[in-house]
Parts: sequence; C-alpha cells; structure tokens
Amino acid sequence: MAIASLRQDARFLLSRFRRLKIRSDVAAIFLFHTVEWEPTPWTHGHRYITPFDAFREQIAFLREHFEVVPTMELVRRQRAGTADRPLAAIHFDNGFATYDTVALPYLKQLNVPSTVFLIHDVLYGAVPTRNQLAFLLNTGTRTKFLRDLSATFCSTDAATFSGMTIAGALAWLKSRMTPQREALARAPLSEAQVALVAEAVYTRCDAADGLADGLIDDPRRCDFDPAAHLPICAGSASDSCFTRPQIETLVAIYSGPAAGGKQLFPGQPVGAEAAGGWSNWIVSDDGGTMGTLYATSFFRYMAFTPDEPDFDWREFDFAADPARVTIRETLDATDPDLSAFHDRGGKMITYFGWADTALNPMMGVEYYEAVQAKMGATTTLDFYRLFMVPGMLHCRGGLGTGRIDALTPLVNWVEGNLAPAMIPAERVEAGEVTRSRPLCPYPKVARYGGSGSVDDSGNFACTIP
Ligand SMILES: [Ca+2]
Repeated sequence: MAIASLRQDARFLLSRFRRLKIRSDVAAIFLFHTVEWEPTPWTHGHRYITPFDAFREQIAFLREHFEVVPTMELVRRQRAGTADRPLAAIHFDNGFATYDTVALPYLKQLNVPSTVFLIHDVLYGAVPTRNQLAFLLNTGTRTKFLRDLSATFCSTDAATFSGMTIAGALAWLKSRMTPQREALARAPLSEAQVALVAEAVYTRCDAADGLADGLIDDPRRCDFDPAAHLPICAGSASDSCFTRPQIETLVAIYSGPAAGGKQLFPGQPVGAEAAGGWSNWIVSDDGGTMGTLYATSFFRYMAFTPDEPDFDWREFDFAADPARVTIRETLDATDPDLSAFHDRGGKMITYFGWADTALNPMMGVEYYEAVQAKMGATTTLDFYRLFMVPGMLHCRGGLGTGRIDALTPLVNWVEGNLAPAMIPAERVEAGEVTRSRPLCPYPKVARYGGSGSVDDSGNFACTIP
C-alpha cells in the first residue's frame, strides 16, 4: 500500500466531510489510529495510518468547523446544554510511539487537545442522542462503552468491540492465531503456495455467486475444500503443490480453534488469500507475523491476572486457558441487548471486509446475528446495520471496493432519519476509480442486474442471496 494511496483515502474522507452541513448541536469524537511522516518498516504494507500531511488537512478542517475541546469539556458542555457551536474531541486509539513523535508535537503547536484511549466511563450515559461518533480513517475502536453515541466503525465486532488497543482487544484473535501458528510450524506454507490457494478459491467460487467479477460475495457459500481442490504433492513439498500436513494447516486456518467439541473462534473465511491478505497476519516467508507479535505481548501482559511475563503463546491450552483470560471481562462486548441504545435513538453502522485477516469478519457477522436474535431482525434494521465488503482487507484495500464513506450515511440517518438502504463504495487503483458497487445491509448482497458494466454500481441491486 503506497503512501499515496493512504493520502488519497484520507483526503477522500475529508472531501466527504466537507459536504456535510454540521449542526451546531453536534458533539463529535474523531478517532485516529496512527499518524506517520512516511511509511516505516512497521507501517509499510499496513493500511492503518494517516500520512502527516493528510492529518494536517484533517485537523485544519476540524478547527475550522468545530471547537476542539478536551473530552471532559465536551461532555460537560453537552450535559449542561451550553454548547453553542459544534464540539469535537480528538482521540487516538492506540499507543503508537508516533503519537508522541508526530501527532502530539503538531497538536501542541496548535494548542489542540487530544486524548489517547477513549474515556469510556466519562462518556457512558453522558451525552444526548443527537451526536455522532465519527471516525477519520479506519480504526478498531469498540463500542461497548459507547453505546450512547451514534457511531460508525470499521471492523468492530463482538469480541473486540470493547478494547481500545488492538493488541489488548484481540483475545480471541490470539487464540485463533495460536493453532494456526502451531499448524504452520509443523507444515509451513510459502507465500507462493498461498497465491496458489487464492487461485483455487477464486476459480471455485467467484462465478458461483452468479457473477465472475473477481469477488466472492459471501465466502460462507463457497465450498472450497483444500484436500479436494488443491494439487497434492506426489513427493516432497514444492511451491506448486501441497503436502498432506500443509493441507491440514490450511484446514486449521479455515476451521478456527475448538476445544471439547466447542468452537472457540470462527475460522478464517475463504477469499482473503488473494491480494496479500494473508501476508503479515498469517503467512510470511521471512518469519514472524503480526499475529505472532501481538500474541507474544498480549498473553504476557494483558490476558491473565496477574501478568505472566514468561508465558509462551505456543503453550496456550485451549481446554484450560480460555477461562483464565480475565481481560475478556473488560474487552469483550458480546452482549447483544442494545435496547438502551435503541431507546435513546442511537444509530450504528459497521462495515467489515470479508477478506479481513486482522480482525476476523465473522465476529461482526456473529454479533450482528446475535443482536438480530435478541432484538428482532426488523427492529435491528431500525438502528443498526452491518455492511460486509466482499474482497476488502482490513478496512480498505484488497480486491474489493475499499473506499467507503460511512459517516455521511450515519449523519443522514441520525439527523434525517434516512436509514441507509445501501452505501456506495469504490475501488481505486493508481488514483483512479475503477469500480463502484453498492454495499448492502447484511444479510443482503449486491446482485448484478444482468446488463451493463459490472464496474458500475448502477447495475446492481441489494437482494437477499
Ligand atoms: Ca463473483
């Protein structure tokens, strides 16, 4: 992911925000992930940063249209009803070092306050309903403590709803990574082999959804079977075939961990193998992955009470250890009862890339279905809509239409009572929009009408598959 692309995405969002008429009674929290001068080895290839120059433009916009205040003051003035102009608070959801070295010095220079970590206890129950919780760029911010606020999020989900630092939030992601890594240690896969898997998956399932467009609209309906649909090596391993243990590795990745006959975490949906989706997170020719990195410190310093600084994630016992992960009480937000949020008039839009390997998209699907089961599907649609994005990686990129403005639909919903029947999305390559598609409220998918360009959203409609 080139820095130019990140910059374009940031500026795209800004251009959309500029179209909004900002009401004087709005209080908004803008969440940033990390701000970088230029890509570093850490961020290069990742997609979650705001380049500094784009950040500077975003801050200028906020200062122009909002009074940027500390979170406490935002809450106090909202409570007191003394806010006479739009208020904004700026938050950073991760403890990246670049907050100190890049973002904070600039904000201090402007005398603009900011908060690292979201002050959930302060917000909870504090703010009237007519506010938006917004985001600039993607962020894994959770809503367990934020259900008073109308919100739009990328890649939020049941298990990770509540945590603020990505490393801390992913208890079950780490659980998932462990058996994957164990399987990979036994029978590693090369990135060349992953490309082969991607080819086989899309050959099997792209057209099966009714349209050969390079996307799988719902990976759960793909019947890809590694043992049946991949070439098996007659002899030793090579990049053009798979040994039986490697097939087992793939099955472990797609199946997710289970213990005692109980599924502990969903498996990775098919379709993310392409476009580098597994790189960094699951498979890497040069050794470690992000999953390993996060798992190491998470299990040592966050998962258990007290900390176990010598804990080796390879030793995680799926039968005994899940019950010991005490941080789940704080971080996991699996309660599907959103009636208080609904009663207050809150609205929530979440969207998820079907090819997200950072945060398993099934968390979003399972949580949404749990809310539907609890509150009723029709009632749920009145205040909470989930948009699954075929082929998109973590919040952007991949094969899909990864440029999305979910804020404008949220504002229209909150202020105009216009529930989003679809959200327009675009695919951008080398700075050009090469495809547009509607994103559809789950469980609907975008279905081709049968004529016209498959790259034009006007030729698609949202339907139940
Ligand atoms: Ca397709």
